[in-house]
Amino acid sequence: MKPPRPWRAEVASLTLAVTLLPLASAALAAVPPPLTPTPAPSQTPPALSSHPQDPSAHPSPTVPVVRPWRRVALDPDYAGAWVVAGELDGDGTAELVSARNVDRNDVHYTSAVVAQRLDGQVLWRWGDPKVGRKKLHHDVACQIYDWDGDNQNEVVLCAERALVELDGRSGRERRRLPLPHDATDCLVFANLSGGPRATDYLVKTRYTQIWAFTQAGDLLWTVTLPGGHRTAHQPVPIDLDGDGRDEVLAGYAALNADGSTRWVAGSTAVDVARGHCDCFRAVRLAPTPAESRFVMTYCGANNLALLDGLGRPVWELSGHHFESVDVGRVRADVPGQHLVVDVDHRPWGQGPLWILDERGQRLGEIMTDYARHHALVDWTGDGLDEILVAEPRALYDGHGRLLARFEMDAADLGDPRAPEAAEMLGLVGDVTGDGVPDVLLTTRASTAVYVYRNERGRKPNPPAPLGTGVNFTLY
Ligand SMILES: [Ca+2]
Ligand SMILES: [Ca+2]
Ligand SMILES: [Ca+2]
Ligand SMILES: [Ca+2]
Repeated sequence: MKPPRPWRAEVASLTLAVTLLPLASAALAAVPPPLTPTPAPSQTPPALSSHPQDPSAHPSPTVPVVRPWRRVALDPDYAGAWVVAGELDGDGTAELVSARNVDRNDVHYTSAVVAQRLDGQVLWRWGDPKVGRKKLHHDVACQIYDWDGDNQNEVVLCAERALVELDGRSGRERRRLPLPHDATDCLVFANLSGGPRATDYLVKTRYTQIWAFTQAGDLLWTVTLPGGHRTAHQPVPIDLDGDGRDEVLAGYAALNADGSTRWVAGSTAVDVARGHCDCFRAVRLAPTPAESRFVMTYCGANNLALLDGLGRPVWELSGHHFESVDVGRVRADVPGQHLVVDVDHRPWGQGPLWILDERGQRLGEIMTDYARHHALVDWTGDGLDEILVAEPRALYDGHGRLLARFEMDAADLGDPRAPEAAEMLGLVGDVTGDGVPDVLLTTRASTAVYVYRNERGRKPNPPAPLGTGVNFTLY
């Protein structure tokens, strides 16, 4: 289908906890730059050093600019492009954990990790800083999780052929468990055993095989090509039937807790064999699987589907490379849940973010520099989610209106298409300890993390836990 024209971004009359960027000149005020971050489509692409959509290049006198609460310079030797946050030292604010990885032909493992306080102080370092890279085109197997349930977080990672459990406070190695070769693509904690907490873990190769282990490192099961298809980037544990054990969305296939195949998601629109599951999210969990709703993107097969809990498509949209989906409420005037999904594999400056309702009706599109990294956060305190997009470091409402821009030092921006550039990540999680999710942005060179304190957002009930959460994923 032909996408409709992007929305015109409008200036929202919001009272935000932000400061207005000073007017650069009277001329700027008289002739404001276009508020929409969308370039004219017929123009030649911008030069590498200049980005028409870069807020710092075109400061608007009318869109609020959010100044950072903290800029945390990352350790230059151990930090990578992967960043998660969580409480490590018990002081009531989150720490940052950053990891780099060794990649050989799209097979990678975690090679170095650093934990830092928000004042930049290094809490600990682990691994070998002489190998590995800061870039990523996948998740990095490094998660913060209170695995043993003693109210102190561990940092758990997949090193080369070994799962390594670190004490969160000291970085000391607590345990090292062997892993199958190349089973280091990502790390997920799940409750397969039916105990009170998720203590089992899933590891996988890039696209073909998943293993499930108990906390003690005993193999529960392994599955190759679940349902006859490639694996998802991240297996998603979710209790589909409410029996206290997680099922695992392993790709197109949902696996039972014992690894047997429960169902394989179908499609009446596309040939699913052309791709794999990129993202799977719960939209609503109902008393019965038939009433539950989930959203899945089909990488390569260019499809987006709302599925019921039996894997049957309720509706599908095809023809675009949909990738990651946020589920939340972004529009007060549209009932149900809303889906925010990026369309990937587009040129820089032409990254669409679609907003859909639960029936698959497209509510609109936000054109971004690069849409891959987005998240929802209530920033205005009205109980609705706003949409954070890492590039161009901006916040939009569910109508596509630009609400705010997140300030970043020009020296930290760099060139997004430079060879050394990583993708700028936009993360959401409570960092300050007030139970309200904040916004974090990484720099393109993975040199720093900017934290923007959410001063107006409504505190969720229960309050948001510290950090970016367990089983963090970029998909
Ligand atoms: Ca802390
Ligand atoms: Ca613990
Ligand atoms: Ca279950
Ligand atoms: Ca809001």
